[in-house]
Amino acid sequence: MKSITRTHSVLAAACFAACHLAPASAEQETMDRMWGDTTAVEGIEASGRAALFRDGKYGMFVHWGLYSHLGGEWDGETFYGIGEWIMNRMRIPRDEYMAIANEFNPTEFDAEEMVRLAKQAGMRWIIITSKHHDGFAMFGSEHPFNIVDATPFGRDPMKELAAACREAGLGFGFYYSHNYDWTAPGGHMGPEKNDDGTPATFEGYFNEKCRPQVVELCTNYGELSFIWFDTPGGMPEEKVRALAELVREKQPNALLCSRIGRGLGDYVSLGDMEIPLVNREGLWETCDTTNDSWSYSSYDTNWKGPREILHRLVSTVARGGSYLLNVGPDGKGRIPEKAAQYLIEAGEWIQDHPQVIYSASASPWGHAQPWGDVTRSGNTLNVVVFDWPADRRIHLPGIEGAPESAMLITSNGEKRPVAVEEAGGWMVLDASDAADADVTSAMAAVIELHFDTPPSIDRTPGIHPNATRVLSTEFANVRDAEKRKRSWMEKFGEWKFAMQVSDWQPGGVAEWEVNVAEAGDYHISLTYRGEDRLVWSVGTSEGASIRNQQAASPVYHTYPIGIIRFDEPGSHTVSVSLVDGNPETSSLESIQFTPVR
Ligand code: FHN
Repeated sequence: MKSITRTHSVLAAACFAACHLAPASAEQETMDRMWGDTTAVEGIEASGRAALFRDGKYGMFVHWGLYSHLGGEWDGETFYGIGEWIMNRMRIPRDEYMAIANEFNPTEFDAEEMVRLAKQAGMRWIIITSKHHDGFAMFGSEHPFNIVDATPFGRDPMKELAAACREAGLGFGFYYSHNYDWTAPGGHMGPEKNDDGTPATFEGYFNEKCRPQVVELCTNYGELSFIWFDTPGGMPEEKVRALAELVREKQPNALLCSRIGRGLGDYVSLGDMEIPLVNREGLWETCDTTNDSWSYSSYDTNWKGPREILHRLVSTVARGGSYLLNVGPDGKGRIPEKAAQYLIEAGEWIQDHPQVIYSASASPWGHAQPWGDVTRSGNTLNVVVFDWPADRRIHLPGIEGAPESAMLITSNGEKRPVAVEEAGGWMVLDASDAADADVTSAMAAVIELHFDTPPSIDRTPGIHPNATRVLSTEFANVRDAEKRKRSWMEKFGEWKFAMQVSDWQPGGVAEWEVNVAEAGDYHISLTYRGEDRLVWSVGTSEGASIRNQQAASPVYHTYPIGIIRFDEPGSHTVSVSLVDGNPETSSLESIQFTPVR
Protein backbone atom coordinates (compact mmCIF):
# COMPACT_ATOMS: atom_id res chain seq x y z
CA MET A 1 0.00 0.00 0.00
CA LYS A 2 1.32 3.41 -0.93
CA SER A 3 1.20 6.31 1.40
CA ILE A 4 -0.39 9.69 1.70
CA THR A 5 1.98 12.53 1.14
CA ARG A 6 3.55 14.35 4.05
CA THR A 7 1.54 17.45 3.03
CA HIS A 8 -1.73 15.63 3.50
CA SER A 9 -0.74 14.41 6.89
CA VAL A 10 0.24 17.92 7.99
CA LEU A 11 -3.06 19.24 6.65
CA ALA A 12 -4.96 16.63 8.58
CA ALA A 13 -3.06 17.40 11.76
CA ALA A 14 -3.73 21.13 11.34
CA CYS A 15 -7.40 20.42 10.94
CA PHE A 16 -7.56 18.39 14.17
CA ALA A 17 -5.85 21.24 15.99
CA ALA A 18 -8.38 23.67 14.55
CA CYS A 19 -11.26 21.47 15.71
CA HIS A 20 -9.81 21.44 19.19
CA LEU A 21 -9.13 25.16 19.43
CA ALA A 22 -11.97 26.63 17.42
CA PRO A 23 -15.21 24.86 18.32
CA ALA A 24 -17.29 26.96 15.94
CA SER A 25 -15.13 25.98 12.96
CA ALA A 26 -16.59 25.16 9.60
CA GLU A 27 -15.63 21.57 10.25
CA GLN A 28 -17.86 21.43 13.28
CA GLU A 29 -20.76 22.93 11.39
CA THR A 30 -20.32 20.29 8.73
CA MET A 31 -20.48 17.57 11.38
CA ASP A 32 -23.53 19.22 12.95
CA ARG A 33 -25.32 19.11 9.62
CA MET A 34 -24.45 15.44 9.28
CA TRP A 35 -26.63 14.44 12.23
CA GLY A 36 -29.72 15.94 10.68
CA ASP A 37 -32.47 17.48 12.75
CA THR A 38 -33.06 15.73 16.02
CA THR A 39 -36.80 15.29 15.62
CA ALA A 40 -38.75 12.13 15.06
CA VAL A 41 -42.20 11.00 14.12
CA GLU A 42 -44.38 11.34 17.19
CA GLY A 43 -46.81 8.94 18.75
CA ILE A 44 -45.13 5.56 18.46
CA GLU A 45 -43.82 5.51 22.02
CA ALA A 46 -46.59 3.30 23.36
CA SER A 47 -46.68 0.99 20.35
CA GLY A 48 -45.59 -2.64 20.38
CA ARG A 49 -42.82 -2.08 17.87
CA ALA A 50 -41.23 0.45 20.21
CA ALA A 51 -41.18 -2.00 23.14
CA LEU A 52 -37.67 -3.40 22.63
CA PHE A 53 -36.11 0.04 22.40
CA ARG A 54 -38.28 1.68 25.07
CA ASP A 55 -37.97 -1.06 27.70
CA GLY A 56 -34.70 -2.79 26.74
CA LYS A 57 -32.76 0.48 27.21
CA TYR A 58 -29.33 -0.89 26.27
CA GLY A 59 -27.99 -2.02 22.91
CA MET A 60 -24.66 -2.88 21.31
CA PHE A 61 -23.37 -0.79 18.42
CA VAL A 62 -20.67 -2.33 16.23
CA HIS A 63 -18.42 -0.41 13.83
CA TRP A 64 -16.65 -2.96 11.68
CA GLY A 65 -15.42 -2.73 8.12
CA LEU A 66 -12.36 -2.50 5.85
CA TYR A 67 -11.02 0.35 8.00
CA SER A 68 -10.80 -2.15 10.89
CA HIS A 69 -8.05 -3.90 8.96
CA LEU A 70 -6.02 -0.66 9.00
CA GLY A 71 -6.66 -0.11 12.72
CA GLY A 72 -5.82 3.60 12.46
CA GLU A 73 -2.46 3.10 10.68
CA TRP A 74 -1.60 3.96 7.10
CA ASP A 75 1.89 3.69 5.66
CA GLY A 76 3.57 3.87 9.05
CA GLU A 77 1.54 6.86 10.25
CA THR A 78 -1.13 6.87 12.91
CA PHE A 79 -4.46 8.56 12.36
CA TYR A 80 -5.54 10.01 15.70
CA GLY A 81 -9.28 10.18 15.25
CA ILE A 82 -12.28 7.92 14.72
CA GLY A 83 -10.78 5.03 12.77
CA GLU A 84 -13.54 4.57 10.19
CA TRP A 85 -12.67 8.02 8.78
CA ILE A 86 -9.09 7.03 7.92
CA MET A 87 -9.64 6.92 4.16
CA ASN A 88 -11.01 10.45 4.11
CA ARG A 89 -8.75 12.07 6.69
CA MET A 90 -5.52 10.53 5.38
CA ARG A 91 -6.64 10.99 1.80
CA ILE A 92 -6.05 7.40 0.83
CA PRO A 93 -6.63 7.14 -2.94
CA ARG A 94 -9.81 5.28 -3.82
CA ASP A 95 -8.08 2.45 -5.70
CA GLU A 96 -5.61 1.85 -2.92
CA TYR A 97 -8.34 1.85 -0.31
CA MET A 98 -10.53 -0.52 -2.30
CA ALA A 99 -7.55 -2.85 -2.75
CA ILE A 100 -7.43 -3.38 1.03
CA ALA A 101 -10.33 -5.77 0.46
CA ASN A 102 -7.84 -8.24 -1.04
CA GLU A 103 -6.21 -8.54 2.39
CA PHE A 104 -9.29 -8.35 4.59
CA ASN A 105 -9.80 -11.80 6.06
CA PRO A 106 -11.50 -11.66 9.47
CA THR A 107 -11.22 -15.35 10.18
CA GLU A 108 -11.67 -14.87 13.93
CA PHE A 109 -15.13 -13.35 13.56
CA ASP A 110 -17.54 -15.37 15.64
CA ALA A 111 -21.15 -14.17 15.55
CA GLU A 112 -22.15 -16.34 18.48
CA GLU A 113 -19.39 -14.96 20.64
CA MET A 114 -20.42 -11.39 19.81
CA VAL A 115 -23.99 -12.21 20.78
CA ARG A 116 -22.80 -13.91 23.98
CA LEU A 117 -20.88 -10.78 24.91
CA ALA A 118 -23.87 -8.54 24.24
CA LYS A 119 -26.03 -10.75 26.45
CA GLN A 120 -23.47 -10.88 29.25
CA ALA A 121 -23.18 -7.11 29.03
CA GLY A 122 -26.94 -6.85 29.58
CA MET A 123 -27.61 -5.50 26.09
CA ARG A 124 -30.89 -6.27 24.34
CA TRP A 125 -30.03 -5.64 20.67
CA ILE A 126 -27.13 -5.28 18.23
CA ILE A 127 -26.82 -2.69 15.46
CA ILE A 128 -23.85 -3.23 13.13
CA THR A 129 -22.32 -1.25 10.26
CA SER A 130 -23.50 -2.88 7.04
CA LYS A 131 -21.91 -0.07 5.02
CA HIS A 132 -20.06 2.89 6.43
CA HIS A 133 -18.99 6.08 4.61
CA ASP A 134 -16.19 4.17 2.81
CA GLY A 135 -18.86 2.38 0.78
CA PHE A 136 -17.69 -1.16 1.56
CA ALA A 137 -20.60 -3.55 2.14
CA MET A 138 -20.09 -5.98 5.00
CA PHE A 139 -22.81 -8.16 3.46
CA GLY A 140 -23.35 -10.08 0.24
CA SER A 141 -24.56 -7.55 -2.33
CA GLU A 142 -25.12 -7.21 -6.06
CA HIS A 143 -22.74 -4.28 -5.83
CA PRO A 144 -19.31 -5.88 -6.14
CA PHE A 145 -17.50 -3.91 -3.42
CA ASN A 146 -18.58 -6.26 -0.66
CA ILE A 147 -17.13 -8.73 1.81
CA VAL A 148 -18.42 -11.85 0.09
CA ASP A 149 -17.16 -11.06 -3.40
CA ALA A 150 -14.14 -8.83 -2.84
CA THR A 151 -12.29 -10.48 0.05
CA PRO A 152 -10.60 -13.82 0.70
CA PHE A 153 -13.03 -14.22 3.62
CA GLY A 154 -15.94 -14.87 1.27
CA ARG A 155 -18.55 -15.24 4.03
CA ASP A 156 -21.51 -13.02 4.86
CA PRO A 157 -20.97 -12.14 8.54
CA MET A 158 -24.27 -10.25 8.64
CA LYS A 159 -26.15 -13.47 7.87
CA GLU A 160 -24.30 -15.17 10.72
CA LEU A 161 -24.95 -12.34 13.14
CA ALA A 162 -28.62 -11.97 12.22
CA ALA A 163 -29.09 -15.70 12.84
CA ALA A 164 -27.18 -15.65 16.14
CA CYS A 165 -29.22 -12.68 17.42
CA ARG A 166 -32.46 -14.36 16.46
CA GLU A 167 -31.40 -17.57 18.19
CA ALA A 168 -30.48 -15.69 21.37
CA GLY A 169 -33.57 -13.47 21.41
CA LEU A 170 -31.68 -10.24 20.79
CA GLY A 171 -32.94 -7.51 18.47
CA PHE A 172 -30.86 -6.98 15.34
CA GLY A 173 -30.40 -4.01 13.06
CA PHE A 174 -28.18 -2.44 10.44
CA TYR A 175 -26.27 0.82 10.37
CA TYR A 176 -26.22 2.12 6.78
CA SER A 177 -24.48 5.28 5.52
CA HIS A 178 -27.08 6.46 3.00
CA ASN A 179 -25.64 9.84 2.04
CA TYR A 180 -21.88 9.57 2.34
CA ASP A 181 -20.16 7.09 0.07
CA TRP A 182 -16.52 7.85 -0.63
CA THR A 183 -15.97 5.14 -3.21
CA ALA A 184 -19.24 5.10 -5.19
CA PRO A 185 -19.43 7.74 -7.95
CA GLY A 186 -22.07 10.32 -7.01
CA GLY A 187 -22.18 9.37 -3.33
CA HIS A 188 -21.68 12.34 -1.00
CA MET A 189 -17.94 13.09 -0.97
CA GLY A 190 -17.47 10.27 -3.47
CA PRO A 191 -15.86 10.38 -6.94
CA GLU A 192 -17.30 13.08 -9.18
CA LYS A 193 -16.95 10.97 -12.32
CA ASN A 194 -18.24 7.54 -13.21
CA ASP A 195 -15.70 4.91 -14.24
CA ASP A 196 -16.41 5.73 -17.92
CA GLY A 197 -15.56 9.40 -17.34
CA THR A 198 -19.11 10.74 -17.45
CA PRO A 199 -20.21 13.08 -14.61
CA ALA A 200 -21.49 11.16 -11.60
CA THR A 201 -24.75 12.16 -9.91
CA PHE A 202 -26.26 11.49 -6.51
CA GLU A 203 -29.29 10.18 -8.41
CA GLY A 204 -27.07 7.57 -10.04
CA TYR A 205 -25.49 6.52 -6.74
CA PHE A 206 -28.91 6.36 -5.09
CA ASN A 207 -30.56 4.28 -7.81
CA GLU A 208 -27.66 1.97 -8.51
CA LYS A 209 -26.21 1.40 -5.08
CA CYS A 210 -27.95 2.91 -2.06
CA ARG A 211 -31.55 1.94 -2.74
CA PRO A 212 -30.82 -1.59 -4.04
CA GLN A 213 -28.58 -2.27 -1.04
CA VAL A 214 -31.26 -1.15 1.38
CA VAL A 215 -33.65 -3.52 -0.40
CA GLU A 216 -31.08 -6.31 0.07
CA LEU A 217 -30.71 -5.52 3.76
CA CYS A 218 -34.47 -5.45 4.22
CA THR A 219 -35.10 -8.75 2.42
CA ASN A 220 -32.16 -11.08 3.05
CA TYR A 221 -31.69 -11.01 6.83
CA GLY A 222 -35.05 -11.88 8.35
CA GLU A 223 -36.95 -9.54 10.60
CA LEU A 224 -35.00 -6.45 11.59
CA SER A 225 -35.50 -4.37 14.72
CA PHE A 226 -33.66 -1.27 13.45
CA ILE A 227 -32.30 0.46 10.39
CA TRP A 228 -29.88 3.07 11.60
CA PHE A 229 -29.23 5.41 8.67
CA ASP A 230 -26.47 7.89 9.48
CA THR A 231 -25.43 11.42 8.52
CA PRO A 232 -28.14 12.61 6.11
CA GLY A 233 -26.57 16.06 5.59
CA GLY A 234 -28.35 17.82 2.76
CA MET A 235 -29.69 14.65 1.13
CA PRO A 236 -32.73 15.44 -1.05
CA GLU A 237 -35.97 14.98 0.84
CA GLU A 238 -37.56 12.70 -1.77
CA LYS A 239 -34.64 10.28 -1.45
CA VAL A 240 -34.92 10.20 2.32
CA ARG A 241 -38.67 9.62 1.99
CA ALA A 242 -38.11 6.85 -0.53
CA LEU A 243 -35.82 5.01 1.91
CA ALA A 244 -38.22 5.48 4.81
CA GLU A 245 -41.12 4.14 2.73
CA LEU A 246 -39.07 1.22 1.53
CA VAL A 247 -38.14 0.19 5.07
CA ARG A 248 -41.70 0.68 6.31
CA GLU A 249 -43.01 -1.55 3.55
CA LYS A 250 -40.44 -4.34 3.82
CA GLN A 251 -39.70 -4.21 7.56
CA PRO A 252 -42.80 -2.79 9.21
CA ASN A 253 -41.50 -3.53 12.70
CA ALA A 254 -38.08 -1.96 12.28
CA LEU A 255 -37.44 1.37 14.00
CA LEU A 256 -35.72 4.15 12.09
CA CYS A 257 -33.46 6.53 13.98
CA SER A 258 -33.69 10.27 13.36
CA ARG A 259 -30.44 10.27 11.42
CA ILE A 260 -32.36 9.13 8.39
CA GLY A 261 -33.10 12.88 8.18
CA ARG A 262 -36.09 15.14 7.55
CA GLY A 263 -37.79 14.20 10.82
CA LEU A 264 -38.70 10.75 9.45
CA GLY A 265 -37.17 8.64 12.21
CA ASP A 266 -39.16 6.85 14.88
CA TYR A 267 -36.84 7.98 17.66
CA VAL A 268 -34.24 10.65 18.16
CA SER A 269 -30.56 9.83 18.12
CA LEU A 270 -28.74 12.65 19.91
CA GLY A 271 -25.25 13.81 18.95
CA ASP A 272 -22.47 11.26 19.23
CA MET A 273 -21.55 10.68 22.88
CA GLU A 274 -24.12 13.21 24.10
CA ILE A 275 -25.89 12.50 27.38
CA PRO A 276 -28.35 15.29 28.12
CA LEU A 277 -28.28 17.07 31.49
CA VAL A 278 -32.05 17.34 31.83
CA ASN A 279 -34.80 14.81 31.20
CA ARG A 280 -36.02 14.57 27.65
CA GLU A 281 -39.46 13.40 26.57
CA GLY A 282 -40.18 10.91 23.79
CA LEU A 283 -38.15 8.04 22.40
CA TRP A 284 -34.46 8.85 22.15
CA GLU A 285 -31.01 7.36 22.47
CA THR A 286 -27.44 8.33 23.18
CA CYS A 287 -24.89 6.48 21.09
CA ASP A 288 -21.49 6.21 22.67
CA THR A 289 -18.34 4.17 22.34
CA THR A 290 -16.21 2.11 24.71
CA ASN A 291 -13.02 4.07 23.92
CA ASP A 292 -12.62 7.20 21.74
CA SER A 293 -12.91 5.70 18.26
CA TRP A 294 -15.94 3.86 16.90
CA SER A 295 -13.98 1.42 14.75
CA TYR A 296 -10.92 -0.48 15.93
CA SER A 297 -7.87 1.73 16.34
CA SER A 298 -4.64 0.12 17.45
CA TYR A 299 -3.42 3.09 19.52
CA ASP A 300 -6.73 3.77 21.27
CA THR A 301 -6.69 2.25 24.74
CA ASN A 302 -8.76 4.99 26.31
CA TRP A 303 -11.35 2.48 27.51
CA LYS A 304 -14.25 3.42 29.68
CA GLY A 305 -14.01 1.26 32.79
CA PRO A 306 -17.04 -0.74 33.98
CA ARG A 307 -18.04 1.95 36.45
CA GLU A 308 -18.00 4.65 33.79
CA ILE A 309 -19.98 2.46 31.41
CA LEU A 310 -22.54 1.88 34.11
CA HIS A 311 -22.68 5.52 35.12
CA ARG A 312 -23.26 6.64 31.53
CA LEU A 313 -25.95 3.98 31.07
CA VAL A 314 -27.73 4.93 34.31
CA SER A 315 -27.49 8.64 33.46
CA THR A 316 -29.07 8.02 30.06
CA VAL A 317 -31.89 5.92 31.49
CA ALA A 318 -32.39 8.48 34.28
CA ARG A 319 -32.83 11.22 31.65
CA GLY A 320 -35.44 9.05 29.87
CA GLY A 321 -33.41 7.53 27.05
CA SER A 322 -31.79 4.32 25.77
CA TYR A 323 -28.06 3.74 25.49
CA LEU A 324 -26.33 2.32 22.40
CA LEU A 325 -22.74 1.46 23.27
CA ASN A 326 -20.21 0.67 20.57
CA VAL A 327 -17.42 -1.86 20.19
CA GLY A 328 -14.96 -1.97 17.29
CA PRO A 329 -13.78 -5.46 16.30
CA ASP A 330 -10.31 -5.56 14.72
CA GLY A 331 -9.40 -6.67 11.21
CA LYS A 332 -9.55 -10.31 12.27
CA GLY A 333 -13.03 -9.82 13.71
CA ARG A 334 -12.01 -9.89 17.39
CA ILE A 335 -13.54 -7.50 19.90
CA PRO A 336 -10.71 -5.90 21.91
CA GLU A 337 -10.22 -7.73 25.19
CA LYS A 338 -10.53 -4.71 27.50
CA ALA A 339 -13.78 -3.58 25.90
CA ALA A 340 -15.23 -7.06 26.38
CA GLN A 341 -13.97 -7.40 29.94
CA TYR A 342 -15.35 -4.04 31.09
CA LEU A 343 -18.68 -4.59 29.37
CA ILE A 344 -19.05 -7.93 31.13
CA GLU A 345 -18.17 -6.42 34.51
CA ALA A 346 -20.79 -3.69 34.05
CA GLY A 347 -23.20 -6.41 32.89
CA GLU A 348 -22.71 -8.37 36.11
CA TRP A 349 -23.88 -5.34 38.08
CA ILE A 350 -26.90 -4.97 35.80
CA GLN A 351 -27.81 -8.62 36.38
CA ASP A 352 -27.85 -7.90 40.11
CA HIS A 353 -29.94 -4.73 39.70
CA PRO A 354 -32.05 -5.18 36.55
CA GLN A 355 -34.89 -2.98 37.83
CA VAL A 356 -32.60 0.06 37.69
CA ILE A 357 -32.32 -0.25 33.90
CA TYR A 358 -34.97 -2.34 32.14
CA SER A 359 -38.37 -0.70 31.73
CA ALA A 360 -37.25 1.99 34.16
CA SER A 361 -38.37 5.54 33.64
CA ALA A 362 -36.66 8.86 34.17
CA SER A 363 -35.73 10.50 37.45
CA PRO A 364 -38.53 12.64 38.89
CA TRP A 365 -35.86 15.22 39.78
CA GLY A 366 -35.17 15.75 36.08
CA HIS A 367 -31.38 15.89 36.50
CA ALA A 368 -28.48 14.05 38.13
CA GLN A 369 -27.53 14.35 41.80
CA PRO A 370 -23.96 14.89 43.08
CA TRP A 371 -23.76 11.33 44.41
CA GLY A 372 -25.40 9.59 41.43
CA ASP A 373 -28.84 9.39 39.90
CA VAL A 374 -32.36 8.00 40.21
CA THR A 375 -34.51 5.84 37.97
CA ARG A 376 -38.12 4.92 38.61
CA SER A 377 -39.94 1.58 38.44
CA GLY A 378 -43.63 2.24 39.14
CA ASN A 379 -43.86 3.62 42.67
CA THR A 380 -40.29 2.63 43.48
CA LEU A 381 -37.38 5.03 43.17
CA ASN A 382 -34.04 3.35 42.46
CA VAL A 383 -31.48 5.64 44.11
CA VAL A 384 -28.14 4.74 42.50
CA VAL A 385 -25.12 5.91 44.46
CA PHE A 386 -21.85 6.10 42.56
CA ASP A 387 -19.97 8.49 44.86
CA TRP A 388 -20.61 7.98 48.54
CA PRO A 389 -20.37 11.08 50.73
CA ALA A 390 -17.93 10.48 53.61
CA ASP A 391 -20.83 10.37 56.12
CA ARG A 392 -22.83 7.99 53.87
CA ARG A 393 -25.89 10.23 54.16
CA ILE A 394 -27.69 10.66 50.84
CA HIS A 395 -29.62 13.93 50.53
CA LEU A 396 -32.69 14.15 48.29
CA PRO A 397 -33.88 17.72 47.70
CA GLY A 398 -37.45 19.00 47.51
CA ILE A 399 -39.35 15.77 48.17
CA GLU A 400 -42.68 15.48 49.98
CA GLY A 401 -43.95 12.08 51.04
CA ALA A 402 -42.49 9.36 53.21
CA PRO A 403 -41.47 6.01 51.68
CA GLU A 404 -43.09 2.79 52.89
CA SER A 405 -39.66 1.24 52.90
CA ALA A 406 -36.06 2.26 52.21
CA MET A 407 -33.75 -0.66 51.52
CA LEU A 408 -30.16 -0.82 50.43
CA ILE A 409 -29.76 -3.73 48.00
CA THR A 410 -26.39 -5.44 48.17
CA SER A 411 -24.86 -7.25 45.20
CA ASN A 412 -25.96 -10.63 46.55
CA GLY A 413 -29.56 -9.44 46.80
CA GLU A 414 -29.57 -8.88 50.57
CA LYS A 415 -31.85 -5.99 51.63
CA ARG A 416 -30.69 -3.78 54.49
CA PRO A 417 -32.93 -1.08 55.97
CA VAL A 418 -31.79 2.51 55.67
CA ALA A 419 -32.88 5.17 58.16
CA VAL A 420 -34.99 7.95 56.62
CA GLU A 421 -35.01 11.48 58.07
CA GLU A 422 -36.88 14.58 56.97
CA ALA A 423 -35.24 17.97 57.30
CA GLY A 424 -36.53 21.23 55.80
CA GLY A 425 -38.10 19.64 52.73
CA TRP A 426 -35.10 17.38 52.14
CA MET A 427 -35.12 13.63 52.68
CA VAL A 428 -31.95 12.18 54.16
CA LEU A 429 -31.17 8.48 53.68
CA ASP A 430 -28.78 7.60 56.44
CA ALA A 431 -26.88 4.56 55.20
CA SER A 432 -24.04 4.89 57.69
CA ASP A 433 -24.96 1.51 59.25
CA ALA A 434 -26.09 -0.29 56.10
CA ALA A 435 -23.32 0.78 53.70
CA ASP A 436 -20.25 -1.12 54.87
CA ALA A 437 -16.95 -1.20 52.99
CA ASP A 438 -18.22 -3.94 50.66
CA VAL A 439 -21.08 -1.70 49.62
CA THR A 440 -19.09 1.51 49.26
CA SER A 441 -16.35 -0.19 47.25
CA ALA A 442 -18.83 -1.74 44.78
CA MET A 443 -19.26 -0.02 41.41
CA ALA A 444 -22.52 1.52 42.56
CA ALA A 445 -25.09 0.87 45.27
CA VAL A 446 -28.85 0.92 45.03
CA ILE A 447 -31.28 2.15 47.67
CA GLU A 448 -34.86 1.23 46.82
CA LEU A 449 -37.46 3.68 48.07
CA HIS A 450 -40.92 2.23 47.82
CA PHE A 451 -43.88 4.64 48.00
CA ASP A 452 -47.58 3.89 48.25
CA THR A 453 -48.33 6.98 46.21
CA PRO A 454 -45.73 8.81 44.15
CA PRO A 455 -44.07 11.59 46.17
CA SER A 456 -44.26 15.18 44.99
CA ILE A 457 -40.91 16.54 43.90
CA ASP A 458 -39.69 20.10 43.44
CA ARG A 459 -37.04 20.06 40.70
CA THR A 460 -35.08 23.09 41.94
CA PRO A 461 -31.44 21.95 42.02
CA GLY A 462 -30.21 21.27 45.56
CA ILE A 463 -27.01 22.50 47.18
CA HIS A 464 -25.93 19.54 49.27
CA PRO A 465 -24.18 19.83 52.64
CA ASN A 466 -21.84 16.87 52.06
CA ALA A 467 -21.06 16.81 48.32
CA THR A 468 -19.88 19.16 45.59
CA ARG A 469 -22.72 20.37 43.41
CA VAL A 470 -21.90 21.37 39.82
CA LEU A 471 -24.63 23.34 38.09
CA SER A 472 -24.42 23.77 34.35
CA THR A 473 -25.67 26.97 32.73
CA GLU A 474 -28.35 24.64 31.33
CA PHE A 475 -30.14 25.30 34.64
CA ALA A 476 -29.56 29.06 34.59
CA ASN A 477 -31.83 31.90 33.53
CA VAL A 478 -29.81 34.33 31.47
CA ARG A 479 -30.29 38.03 30.78
CA ASP A 480 -28.24 40.23 28.45
CA ALA A 481 -25.95 37.42 27.40
CA GLU A 482 -26.36 34.47 25.04
CA LYS A 483 -27.00 30.97 26.30
CA ARG A 484 -26.46 28.24 23.73
CA LYS A 485 -25.17 24.72 23.38
CA ARG A 486 -21.66 24.41 22.04
CA SER A 487 -20.24 21.21 20.57
CA TRP A 488 -16.68 20.54 19.54
CA MET A 489 -14.29 17.71 18.81
CA GLU A 490 -11.43 16.99 21.19
CA LYS A 491 -9.82 15.01 18.43
CA PHE A 492 -11.43 14.23 15.10
CA GLY A 493 -14.80 12.59 15.78
CA GLU A 494 -14.61 12.67 19.57
CA TRP A 495 -17.48 14.99 20.44
CA LYS A 496 -17.97 17.10 23.55
CA PHE A 497 -20.97 19.25 24.42
CA ALA A 498 -21.52 22.12 26.81
CA MET A 499 -24.33 24.52 27.50
CA GLN A 500 -22.58 27.85 27.97
CA VAL A 501 -23.16 31.58 28.25
CA SER A 502 -21.16 34.05 26.17
CA ASP A 503 -21.62 37.37 24.32
CA TRP A 504 -22.05 39.22 27.60
CA GLN A 505 -23.75 42.64 27.33
CA PRO A 506 -23.38 45.28 30.07
CA GLY A 507 -25.36 43.99 33.06
CA GLY A 508 -25.43 40.47 31.62
CA VAL A 509 -26.14 37.79 34.20
CA ALA A 510 -26.62 34.03 34.60
CA GLU A 511 -28.90 33.18 37.52
CA TRP A 512 -29.62 29.88 39.23
CA GLU A 513 -32.51 29.17 41.59
CA VAL A 514 -31.17 26.74 44.17
CA ASN A 515 -32.42 24.92 47.24
CA VAL A 516 -29.81 25.00 50.00
CA ALA A 517 -30.00 22.15 52.54
CA GLU A 518 -27.89 23.75 55.25
CA ALA A 519 -26.74 27.28 56.01
CA GLY A 520 -22.98 27.70 55.93
CA ASP A 521 -19.92 28.58 53.88
CA TYR A 522 -19.41 27.17 50.39
CA HIS A 523 -16.38 27.31 48.09
CA ILE A 524 -17.43 28.66 44.70
CA SER A 525 -15.64 27.67 41.50
CA LEU A 526 -16.49 28.57 37.92
CA THR A 527 -15.81 26.53 34.80
CA TYR A 528 -15.18 28.69 31.77
CA ARG A 529 -13.01 29.33 28.74
CA GLY A 530 -11.83 32.63 27.32
CA GLU A 531 -8.79 34.86 26.77
CA ASP A 532 -6.11 36.29 29.03
CA ARG A 533 -7.49 36.84 32.54
CA LEU A 534 -11.14 37.29 33.45
CA VAL A 535 -12.86 38.93 36.41
CA TRP A 536 -16.15 37.38 37.57
CA SER A 537 -18.57 38.33 40.30
CA VAL A 538 -20.88 35.94 42.15
CA GLY A 539 -23.77 37.11 44.31
CA THR A 540 -26.72 35.70 46.22
CA SER A 541 -30.26 36.93 46.87
CA GLU A 542 -29.23 37.32 50.53
CA GLY A 543 -26.80 40.03 49.43
CA ALA A 544 -23.53 38.08 49.65
CA SER A 545 -21.12 39.09 46.90
CA ILE A 546 -17.62 38.05 45.86
CA ARG A 547 -15.42 38.83 42.88
CA ASN A 548 -12.08 37.57 41.66
CA GLN A 549 -9.72 37.50 38.72
CA GLN A 550 -8.44 34.20 37.38
CA ALA A 551 -6.69 32.97 34.25
CA ALA A 552 -8.54 31.86 31.12
CA SER A 553 -7.64 29.37 28.42
CA PRO A 554 -9.11 28.15 25.11
CA VAL A 555 -10.40 25.00 26.82
CA TYR A 556 -12.90 24.79 29.66
CA HIS A 557 -11.17 24.77 33.00
CA THR A 558 -12.43 25.11 36.58
CA TYR A 559 -11.09 28.03 38.67
CA PRO A 560 -11.77 28.74 42.36
CA ILE A 561 -13.36 32.16 42.88
CA GLY A 562 -13.97 32.48 46.65
CA ILE A 563 -16.31 31.61 49.51
CA ILE A 564 -20.00 32.49 49.70
CA ARG A 565 -22.10 32.16 52.81
CA PHE A 566 -25.77 31.14 52.87
CA ASP A 567 -27.19 32.48 56.14
CA GLU A 568 -30.40 30.51 55.84
CA PRO A 569 -31.27 27.16 54.27
CA GLY A 570 -33.98 27.07 51.58
CA SER A 571 -34.49 28.95 48.31
CA HIS A 572 -31.85 31.32 47.01
CA THR A 573 -30.86 32.91 43.74
CA VAL A 574 -27.19 32.80 42.79
CA SER A 575 -26.00 35.07 40.00
CA VAL A 576 -22.77 35.27 38.01
CA SER A 577 -21.58 38.18 35.88
CA LEU A 578 -18.51 38.93 33.85
CA VAL A 579 -16.86 42.03 35.30
CA ASP A 580 -13.80 42.33 33.09
CA GLY A 581 -12.57 40.48 30.01
CA ASN A 582 -13.56 39.93 26.39
CA PRO A 583 -17.37 39.68 26.59
CA GLU A 584 -17.67 37.78 23.31
CA THR A 585 -15.25 34.98 23.98
CA SER A 586 -15.75 34.58 27.74
CA SER A 587 -17.80 31.42 27.90
CA LEU A 588 -19.20 30.32 31.25
CA GLU A 589 -20.10 26.64 31.45
CA SER A 590 -20.99 25.96 35.10
CA ILE A 591 -20.80 26.97 38.74
CA GLN A 592 -19.69 24.67 41.52
CA PHE A 593 -20.58 24.69 45.24
CA THR A 594 -18.46 22.73 47.75
CA PRO A 595 -19.31 22.89 51.44
CA VAL A 596 -16.34 24.27 53.38
CA ARG A 597 -16.78 21.87 56.26
O1 FHN B 1 -19.40 9.91 10.71
C1 FHN B 1 -20.01 8.95 11.51
C2 FHN B 1 -19.03 8.31 12.46
O2 FHN B 1 -18.03 7.68 11.75
C3 FHN B 1 -19.75 7.29 13.33
O3 FHN B 1 -20.31 6.28 12.54
C4 FHN B 1 -20.85 7.98 14.10
C5 FHN B 1 -21.63 7.08 15.00
O4 FHN B 1 -22.71 7.75 15.49
N1 FHN B 1 -21.79 8.60 13.15
C6 FHN B 1 -21.17 9.58 12.23
C7 FHN B 1 -20.87 10.87 12.86
O5 FHN B 1 -21.85 11.28 13.69
